[in-house]
Amino acid sequence: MYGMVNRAVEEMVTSHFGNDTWLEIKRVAEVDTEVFVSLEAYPDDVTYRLVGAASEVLGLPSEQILEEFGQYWVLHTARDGYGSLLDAGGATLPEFMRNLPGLHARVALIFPNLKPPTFAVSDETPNSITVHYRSSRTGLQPMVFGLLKGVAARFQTKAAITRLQSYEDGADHDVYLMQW
Ligand code: 1MF
Repeated sequence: MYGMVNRAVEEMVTSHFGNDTWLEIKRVAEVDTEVFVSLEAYPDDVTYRLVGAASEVLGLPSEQILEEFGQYWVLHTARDGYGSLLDAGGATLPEFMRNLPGLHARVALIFPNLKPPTFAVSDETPNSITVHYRSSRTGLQPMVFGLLKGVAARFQTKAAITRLQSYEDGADHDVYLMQW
């Protein structure tokens, strides 16, 4: 993933636990990169190892770290670095979710090594939406919960998020229901 993602993990960890804890996490992860360059694409393995080591060092389940990271991405990383991109994504939660594929397509145009997941929307009602998540990566479902929670929070919406089907149960993609 782009260095921006690893940087965001670093920022999230250091803002809560300080730089010494982050250095310990990098040591446990056996990652010796001093500074992640935002626009450089790193092997996904680096990100997975950092999350695994953070889980070990902080004594928190990696699912919790991934979920927190999903929220952090929407509410801090993307907002601070890509505010206008997000603003163009829409003024309401359902509008934003409908525009997410277009947003990823625009980013992928500029950054050719991006491997964006797809988020397709179906079964819209005035107070719910169904989201279909497909990704070339595995194991990131807890992050999807966090991303969807972050999008809801961005629009000051209290949304309940449930997973209706999952890769884990043999389905060919993940389906989430957002209700508010
Ligand atoms: O392949 C990638 O490197 C990659 C990186 C980040 C792919 C996707 C993303 C963003 N995505 C992270 C979860 C990926 C899970 C998966 O692969 O199964 C979150 C997508 C998302 C969901 C809900 C709401 C908002 C979301 O993101 C908006 C967004 C998406 C991408 C970027 C910014 C905001 C982005 C911009 C520039 C990037 C990388 C990602 O790369 C840079 C950064 C700085 C300089 C040059 C390139």
